[in-house]
Amino acid sequence: MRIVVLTGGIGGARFLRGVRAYAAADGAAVTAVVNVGDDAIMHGLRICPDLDSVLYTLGGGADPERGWGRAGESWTVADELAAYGAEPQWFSLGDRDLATHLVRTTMLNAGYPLSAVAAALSRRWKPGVDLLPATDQRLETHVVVEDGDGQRAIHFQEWWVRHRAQLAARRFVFVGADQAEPAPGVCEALAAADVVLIAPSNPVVSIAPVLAVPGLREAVVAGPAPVVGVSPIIDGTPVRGMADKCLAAVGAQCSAAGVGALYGARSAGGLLDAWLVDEVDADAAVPGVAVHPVPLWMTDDDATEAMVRAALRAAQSR
Ligand code: GDP
Ligand code: FO1
Ligand code: CA
Repeated sequence: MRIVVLTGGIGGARFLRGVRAYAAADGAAVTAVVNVGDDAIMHGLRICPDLDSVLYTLGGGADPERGWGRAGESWTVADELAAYGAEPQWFSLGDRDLATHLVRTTMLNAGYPLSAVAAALSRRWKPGVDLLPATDQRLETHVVVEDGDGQRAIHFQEWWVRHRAQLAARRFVFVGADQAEPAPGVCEALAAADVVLIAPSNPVVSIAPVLAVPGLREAVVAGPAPVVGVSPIIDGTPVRGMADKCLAAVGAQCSAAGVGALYGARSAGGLLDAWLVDEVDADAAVPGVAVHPVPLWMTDDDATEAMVRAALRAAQSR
């Protein structure tokens, strides 16, 4: 069986641990198509937060609490950068994490595409899934915010980390999306997939920028595989993070049904054949989509694997 997962960072990475556990038992192959919209250049280095969260989490190097960056991290270089007043100081790069950014930036400067970098870093971390960026081209999420003196666009990281999403977001712009194309292997994986899973990632700033790559959404919808999504919202609130702020900005309801409607029914021009919601949201209805109430808390790998099994059963019952 071939499973393709569309994913962001922290939440998606934890979901992928369950997909990998299922795949190990079932002998399935897993391809993760990872969001690159969070990427930024800091201190001259290319940072890829979602790719790195997936890489470290599946590779066993992630700090489990933070969900980003490395376990056992130290901050000597960050302290030295701060001593120089080097900006941005609101984005902390750990010493171990810096090695990843140095290796990646060196490879990119040598002309390697991001997909080749992901493959090279995977040779060390052995994530157990095929890690593909959604695109090798630049695609950056910028947020149009409004405060006292009108509207301006800032990089997603500045909105998310510096301002903790406290600035009123009016909309999200995926800079570079119109010139981007799916990374090598993405469309092939979708064409060969037996099932496509949409991880319980942030629908607005993790999944939407993946689908914004021209041709990628079409490859999902036109592909042979059933598409099953997993709600990141339980009982009207994000399990973690600020997806509620993002959903509000795009006028979507912060609920399992609201996100299901945002993705839409495949039969009506949307994506979903089936939609997993937590049992507390059993009454969630998404027109044209089979809704399956199952436990959706990724409390540990077993719980997540059970969720993945439920998603695959939902795919079969399409
Ligand atoms: P990010 O890129 O680091 O923000 O991570 P993602 O976008 O991949 O995932 C963030 C989303 O994961 C948040 O919106 C959370 O609501 C969701 N999430 C985190 N833990 C869980 C969980 O245990 N269950 C579910 N259903 N969603 C979760
Ligand atoms: N998130 C923070 O809240 N504060 C940070 O200083 C920070 C640094 C950082 C460095 C590398 C990296 O890969 C991720 C980092 N993140 C940090 C997390 C990052 O902003 C988020 O994981 C995602 O971009 C949100 O989806
Ligand atoms: Ca992200």
